[in-house]
Amino acid sequence: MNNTPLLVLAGGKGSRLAPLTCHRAKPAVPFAGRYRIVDFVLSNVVNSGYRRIYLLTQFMASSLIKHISRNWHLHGIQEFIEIVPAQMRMGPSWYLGTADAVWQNANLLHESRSAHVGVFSGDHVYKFAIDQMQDVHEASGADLTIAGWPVPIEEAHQFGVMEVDMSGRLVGFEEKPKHPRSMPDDPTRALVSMGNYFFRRDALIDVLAVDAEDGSSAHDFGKNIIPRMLREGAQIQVYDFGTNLVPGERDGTLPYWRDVGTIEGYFTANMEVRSSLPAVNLYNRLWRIRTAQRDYPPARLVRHSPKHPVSAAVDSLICEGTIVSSSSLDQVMLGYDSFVHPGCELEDSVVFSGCDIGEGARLKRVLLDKNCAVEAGTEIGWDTAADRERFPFVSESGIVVLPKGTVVPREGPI
Ligand code: ADQ
Ligand code: ADP
Repeated sequence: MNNTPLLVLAGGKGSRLAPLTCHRAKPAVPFAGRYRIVDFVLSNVVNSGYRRIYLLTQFMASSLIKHISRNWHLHGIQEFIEIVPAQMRMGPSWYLGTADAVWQNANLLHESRSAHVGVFSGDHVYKFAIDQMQDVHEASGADLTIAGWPVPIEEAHQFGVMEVDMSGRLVGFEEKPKHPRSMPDDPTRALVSMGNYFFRRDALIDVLAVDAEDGSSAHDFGKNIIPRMLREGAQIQVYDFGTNLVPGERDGTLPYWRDVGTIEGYFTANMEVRSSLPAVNLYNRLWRIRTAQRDYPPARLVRHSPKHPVSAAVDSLICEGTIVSSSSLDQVMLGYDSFVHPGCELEDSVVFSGCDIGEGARLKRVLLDKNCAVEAGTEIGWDTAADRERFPFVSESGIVVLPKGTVVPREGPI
């Protein structure tokens, strides 16, 4: 059991994930059929032994709070997770940025008797033995340790891009640069911050106090706090996420971390989890990803009648309580409590819980939020130009995203 306070930042708007984030915070967005994004960081924290966990919420938090308070107590650990609402402790404004979110809750740091504090993002899909990073942080004597991971250079502009010396000490940092610097030994990749930090507690309190007085600051860890600490000569180390070993993982499993910040990234991550050789193994008994335990019956793949074809599913995940009747699924993530009526073809799609897909529907590269109903005979994904005319949310690559509760008629606008 580890008493180091672990603050999970779960208040971001996640606007690039609209319409999935139109009524819920990004950490509350469902993922992989039966989970929410926040389940990954919380499972990592709990599986790594932390028991003083603070979940800092702000925008659109009700769905997130409902998920945690209804479901996490079943694991016997909810008492260790304190949901901290934004409550204007320091003045008349809500959190101005991620650093201000921590500063406004500095009482949690003052009350802690721990010399260190973890600040983790609640927005990512990954497995991470967090205690290993803390060990490295403490052994190095750093004021701040940042988890780092190489990403393709063309994606690096979305992140804090880091430069390190031979000893792993941070020597350069640029938040979301237009022209990211590649790694010295690999022009195709850049080393980025995963937004996960361990601070020496007093160093964190000191830098937040100074930043709070700076009227020109956006009070953000990436934009302000890290550059300030670097300027002022603090010792900042980068923790190589590639060295992290999650207990129970198959030999040769590569570390996995995805920001899932855009519809494209979110969709791809779902596909990576449901593939035949998944990048994230949900079946590791030593590292359970915890979520709601629902009282649904088992998933069923059935033949509607002897006249109908048998149901078939390849490289797909089908969650509890869902029925697939005389239909075919190819590379589909199908959420819980849904119904696929006879004669449907679903391909390369993500379907959340509570959806109803009418007879003979053909869906390809579609993302259905919760409780959608698709009328019989509807075709989506076979004519991208027509889809762009018909549906308000179509991603760059042509993924049609249907907001929660949409009823899709066979033809015409929704
Ligand atoms: P961003 O991806 O821009 O960059 P940001 O929007 O700052 O991340 O959110 C970080 C975390 O804080 C998220 O979990 C988010 O939900 C939460 N958050 C945002 N605003 C909040 C608020 N007002 N109150 C509470 N929580 C809030 C950051 C770093 C980059 C790094 C990427 C990695 O700044 O350097 O590369 O994360 O994804
Ligand atoms: P989710 O789609 O994330 O599962 P839920 O349907 O569980 O969200 O709703 C969770 C909580 O979020 C509800 O109890 C409600 O307070 C709030 N909520 C959901 N949708 C809306 C909405 N359209 N407007 C206002 N509050 C909403």
